[in-house]
Amino acid sequence: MLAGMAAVRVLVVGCGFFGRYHLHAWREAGAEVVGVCDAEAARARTRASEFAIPAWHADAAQAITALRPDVVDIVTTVASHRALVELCARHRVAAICQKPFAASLADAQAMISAMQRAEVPLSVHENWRFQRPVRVLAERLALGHLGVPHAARISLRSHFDVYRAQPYLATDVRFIIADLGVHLLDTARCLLGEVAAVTCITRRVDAAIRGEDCATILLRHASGTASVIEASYATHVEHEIFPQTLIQVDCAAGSLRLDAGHQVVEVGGAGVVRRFDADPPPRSWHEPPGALVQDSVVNLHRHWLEHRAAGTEPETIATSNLRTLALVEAAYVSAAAGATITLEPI
Ligand code: NAD
Ligand code: 89Y
Repeated sequence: MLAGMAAVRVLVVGCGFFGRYHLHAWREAGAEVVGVCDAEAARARTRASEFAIPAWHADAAQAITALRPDVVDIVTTVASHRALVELCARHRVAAICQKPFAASLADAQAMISAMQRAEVPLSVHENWRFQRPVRVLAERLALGHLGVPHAARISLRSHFDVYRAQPYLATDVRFIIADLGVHLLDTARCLLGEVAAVTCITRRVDAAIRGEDCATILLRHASGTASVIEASYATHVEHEIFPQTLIQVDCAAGSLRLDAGHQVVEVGGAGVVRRFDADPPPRSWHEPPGALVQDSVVNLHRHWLEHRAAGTEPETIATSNLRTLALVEAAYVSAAAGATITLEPI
């Protein structure tokens, strides 16, 4: 909790696999979870008991009416996002919505408009940019001493069994770009700025799933920087490091690299090498192999709370995150058409 201020009252909707980490993280960030809600009542009841939360509900409208939270944290899968955000708009309560923000750009626009009309803020839970190593990279780039970036690679190639904890990933029509690529595309925006053009090639390698499990995306940023985004769950690796992202950014006067083990390496123009250890802090509730991601949920919650207290916009405000979603959409269009998609200048 921020000094001298009452704890922000949060209602968490969605008590599945990832909702647990949101509950731990809100507690860690000093907010008060006043209730949980899940359409499957038993899940809500179990979570309330596990986290000693005073109220649980199976219906989000009833939960909002009964609890009058300061913010609704939506941790359901994408199919329910629009209806839940529009519900928040009707109740004039702030909302944070998990990624993928919306099933389409039209849905995302409608959600943003509804919340704007209700004059309540809407953010997206886009946590990748809040991973400690990504923050270190962003800070080093912002110092400017490495010069202008001209090329970059942002890569998560793995064979981790993501379908075990998240079975819907095997049956969703759109898989790796919407689910994981969205994080990598947002990280590209965070480190390298807005994007002017997108070219994408996808493959479905695992015949047992419905969507694409490998995507290679070339971005031309508005600055002229080129970045390659690699997302794959069809990569046989010697050492599995899921969910770590590996990154290389080449600049005019040096380079930055994010290696396995959360190690950031900066090579300066004169060949001076600096190393930064960006390990997530140990916490009793972190579960392997996801500590890096779970820590980023705490960091994002804290960021949101700080901006709420200051009356300023968090980085993942929905109007900004819409540009990340536009990259997801452009990547699918590009892959289907075999063409480069040019985005509207901002
Ligand atoms: P899940 O299926 O395990 O849990 C979702 C829960 O929401 C279910 O229990 C379901 O009953 C409930 N639900 C659905 N519609 C509802 C409604 N209208 N009202 C109340 N409850 C409802 O899913 P999950 O794996 O926990 O994923 C949730 C979201 O989190 C997904 O969008 C996923 O992409 C995202 N996710 C994000 C990260 C990250 O790092 N940001 C990691 C994993 C998952
Ligand atoms: O759902 C995905 C996410 O947001 O991060 C990794 C993941 O859990 C599986 O791709």
